[in-house]
Amino acid sequence: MESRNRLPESTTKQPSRPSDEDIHFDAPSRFNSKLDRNRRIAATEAIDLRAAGNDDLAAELDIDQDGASANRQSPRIIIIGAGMSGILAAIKFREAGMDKIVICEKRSDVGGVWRDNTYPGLKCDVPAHMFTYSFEPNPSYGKRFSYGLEIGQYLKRVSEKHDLRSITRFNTSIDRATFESGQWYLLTAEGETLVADVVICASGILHNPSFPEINGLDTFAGTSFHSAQWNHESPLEGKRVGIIGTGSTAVQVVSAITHLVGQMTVFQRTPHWIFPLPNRTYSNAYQERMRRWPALAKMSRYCYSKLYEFFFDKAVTGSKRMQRFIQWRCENYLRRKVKNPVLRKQLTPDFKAGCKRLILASGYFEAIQNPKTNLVSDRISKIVPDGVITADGKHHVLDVLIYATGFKAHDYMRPMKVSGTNGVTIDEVWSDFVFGHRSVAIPGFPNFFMTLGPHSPIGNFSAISVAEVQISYLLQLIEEIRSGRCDLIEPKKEVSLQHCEAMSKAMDKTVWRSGCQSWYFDDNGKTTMWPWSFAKFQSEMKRPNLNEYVLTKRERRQKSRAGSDPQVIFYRTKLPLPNAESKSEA
Ligand code: NA7
Repeated sequence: MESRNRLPESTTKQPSRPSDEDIHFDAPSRFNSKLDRNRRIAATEAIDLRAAGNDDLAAELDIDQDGASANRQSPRIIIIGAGMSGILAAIKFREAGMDKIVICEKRSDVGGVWRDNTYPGLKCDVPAHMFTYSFEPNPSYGKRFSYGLEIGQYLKRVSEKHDLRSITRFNTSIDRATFESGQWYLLTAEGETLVADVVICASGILHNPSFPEINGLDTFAGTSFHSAQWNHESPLEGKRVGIIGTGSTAVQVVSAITHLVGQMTVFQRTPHWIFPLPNRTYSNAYQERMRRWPALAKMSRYCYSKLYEFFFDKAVTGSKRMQRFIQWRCENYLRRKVKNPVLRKQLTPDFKAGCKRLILASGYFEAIQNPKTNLVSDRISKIVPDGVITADGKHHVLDVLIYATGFKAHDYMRPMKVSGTNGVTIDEVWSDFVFGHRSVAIPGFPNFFMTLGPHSPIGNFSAISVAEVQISYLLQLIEEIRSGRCDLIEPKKEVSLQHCEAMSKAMDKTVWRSGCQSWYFDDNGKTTMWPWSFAKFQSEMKRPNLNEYVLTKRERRQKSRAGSDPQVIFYRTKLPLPNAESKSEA
């Protein structure tokens, strides 16, 4: 992968970190767990400092009876977004003992995409019990594949249970995040500046609706809206409704509303493969069992995760056998449901199942064959005040036009303006292709971390499971700051690009590259997908390799350890904080 992207050059040399073996430990024997590596390092430093007569500096690293640093740093953390992964980050960071946390949420409630998307038929295509936090089973799910509303309510309950409302600033939209003088300054839409040591950007992936670029889009005189901004004021009963798009959203909407509309016109640019999804209803007795024995819900989560890994994960990341199985199921389902050969041909994709995001659904083929429905495959040439005109010259008269045209999946945290070291902006760094280091960090943006960032495994899998892996990884990175070992962490540019290169090569083996266009790729054909299995992601993210990062430490520790640890870089000047009076601390 070529790298024409502008990345800030590191101003200091980046020596590699000594391995565990390189560090000589005279620390007390109670520090023998691998997990306590930071504590052992701090203990070793304290011993060295005392031996050199630097008692005051040693006190900074003082180690208490349990081996914990008595002087642990407590970074100010701002989490952007109170969606699924923002809630998770706040819970886990607090559990780890971090107490200076603020969540900034642009809307007035928690839930992210599960709050914003309210369209009829909204369901999660990951089994309900798999779509929970591992530590918070939800026995109340009423269906095997739950409705969006239930997921939204679950997230709300979890955030209330963990008292996250008290640390959440609602209606606080972050417009700009600027790294300066070793801190992050976050400018809200209201003009307030918040200061943080660490930013967790949990702003989600599919949150910026994408509208089609079609002539006359603004001229439509009826009601029109994007599926993610559903207009519940507009009645659909008896109306002539048109929908553009045939992805997961459109399939759910069409299945849910066709029975009540007067006429349904589906504008299909490309047919998609659909994998049947029978949705079992959970009885009261079943829910009661789940309530009484939470281990059952946890077991269900585990089993579904393994099932999804075994089938869908393998099918898309290179297993020809699994791909053929998925292909066969989809073809078979279409054949069984659609008997009319002309319609079946119209609904048959010319790419492999899984190339575009596989749709898991039931009820769509029935809705398409409803006498009220008209499936239109001709290109839309323009939108006019009373409907849509297609390339064959046909005029489709409509009262309501729904854009189920997806999201700007490569925007990530944008339109927020983010600038890192030396003022380099995220738009500049991502001008050629979007990338992240280990899906959580970006070179040149110290202490700025993401959840569900570029290269997160987001195929047909639970985003919650992915976010849990990322948060556990981030906890370990932030632990480096808390233990006093460093103040700033950012990935090394070369290492990030090398990893991107490896991922790009591995993409060739995936079904996503088998010949279709999808939101997995940007306009230049670059992708932010994780090309391997979820299991590989889990294992690679188990423990951060600190050699992949630059760890920077402030001046105050210079006297003690300068030169003794080649990994640690000091910045010598304490720059004045910009507009210090106007800042309010996180
Ligand atoms: P998707 O999966 O991105 O689907 C968008 C649909 O809109 C897809 O059928 C597109 O056709 C169609 N589209 C987009 N632009 C146009 C234009 N200009 N003209 C005609 N048709 C167009 O979005 P969804 O909201 O359905 O699902 C997003 C994700 O949410 C999904 O993957 C799950 O993860 C949940 P195309 O196929 O590109 O020809």
